[in-house]
Amino acid sequence: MENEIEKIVLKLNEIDAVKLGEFKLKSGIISPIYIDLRVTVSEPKLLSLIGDFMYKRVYNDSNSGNKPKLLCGVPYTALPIATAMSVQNDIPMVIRRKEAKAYGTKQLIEGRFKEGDNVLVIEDLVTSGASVLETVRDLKSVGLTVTDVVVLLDRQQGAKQELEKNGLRLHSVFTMEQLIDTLIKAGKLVGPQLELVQKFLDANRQVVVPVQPTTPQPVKSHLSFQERSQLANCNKMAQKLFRLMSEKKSNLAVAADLTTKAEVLKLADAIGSEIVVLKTHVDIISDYDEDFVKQLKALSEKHKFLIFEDRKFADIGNTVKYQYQSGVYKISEWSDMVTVHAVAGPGIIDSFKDSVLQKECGLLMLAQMSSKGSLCVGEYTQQVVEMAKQNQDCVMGFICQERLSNMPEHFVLMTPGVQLNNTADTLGQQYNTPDYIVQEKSTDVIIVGRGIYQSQDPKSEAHKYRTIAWDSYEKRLSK
Ligand code: S5P
Repeated sequence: MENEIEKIVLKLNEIDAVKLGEFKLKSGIISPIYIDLRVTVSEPKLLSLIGDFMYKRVYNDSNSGNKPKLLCGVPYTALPIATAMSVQNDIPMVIRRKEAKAYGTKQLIEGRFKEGDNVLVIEDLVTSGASVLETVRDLKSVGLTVTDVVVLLDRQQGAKQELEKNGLRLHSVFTMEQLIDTLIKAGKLVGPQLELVQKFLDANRQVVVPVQPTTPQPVKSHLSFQERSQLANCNKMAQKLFRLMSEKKSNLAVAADLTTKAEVLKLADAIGSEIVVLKTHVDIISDYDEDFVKQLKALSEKHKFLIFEDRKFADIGNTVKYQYQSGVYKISEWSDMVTVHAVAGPGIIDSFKDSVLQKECGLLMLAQMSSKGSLCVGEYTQQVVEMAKQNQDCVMGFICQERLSNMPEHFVLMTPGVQLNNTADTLGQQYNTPDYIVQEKSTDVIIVGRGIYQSQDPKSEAHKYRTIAWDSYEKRLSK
């Protein structure tokens, strides 16, 4: 085995998978040794050898468990190693997705398996064991069992103990010490460099990296808007909207994307009694003036709906402050809620804080978008939700396409891209039906634009959408 370890280590050094020098690690620590096993994908013979050694390591160990039913590589570097092992030993694999897809089947674990199947987890190298534990957690969440983990390299920085605490046996082909010994023997590591490597290892013997929370999954809300209004006492506008929905028995918002004052006002008056929110894009109104805002306000009081300027702020905090409070539109003076992108970071929320809290306006963060190819997915969406949670006095909810398990119930979820008939437009918009959105996707308010304002009779069409959306909400509650 020693000879074999030497063979692999020297080959890894030769292909630059083991580098010596000065490297800044993700944690900010400067390391004199850097190991990147990703390059092994370019070396099929080596990959096959690694797979073979790793498998033998588990089954030569006296404390090994039963032969596994399945193999699972920790994404991504270990996936080809797991594949090699699977093919060599005729053991099927499962794949753990790092993020559940935003579309399609949304499986966290891909592949065929049965509850209780034992999985051998495969990783290229372990430092603290955090990535391994994330994979184990997801495998267990679908009913699989894990007792053994095999790695090519144990960096000896706490993983073995951490995994043991979680009831897992760690098997490694070689440790960092063995790797270094091999390099020394082969004359690859000498003088001051050797000292640096040893010092670095001593200083970093126990790295503790927190395990990431489970990838949020779609969930349903079975609480009524009335109950949710009580939960929302952290945000005045969310509370107001939940109450208004309960009172008016409507969860319909209309996007009044019309280009003259008269058209928007006419629509608002016609459909006002059906809706809880009228959404505007005031920068598309060619004859916009302050009088328009006065008239719209009067209609909102007459029909009891809230005004939502869909400005989609996205700049740095200082610029956004001016865009919100000044200029031609002075949005802060009349809009009950506005949309905000998270792309510029949390400073954007701070720029609203004073004005929003004073005037009781709510921010809606764009967590997902309805348009094809949108980049608001996966990890980005999660970050948006986290940002909102840190600022729940200002953020009233999300523009999103589905309820995710990490979205607390005090947030209002509003969904655009809703129509009864169409499935798409020619510029990337994608549509779902109101009942699908409210019942299956479990969001709260449907936002409908062209489906209503382009119809022959917007009032009766709005009534139709309102009835379907409200019935769907009631069905959701009763399930
Ligand atoms: O992801 C989004 C977010 C928003 S706010 N997709 C959207 O379509 N919107 C807005 O919803 C969009 O700006 C438009 O005002 C409305 C949808 O209009 P419709 O005519 O396609 O129903």
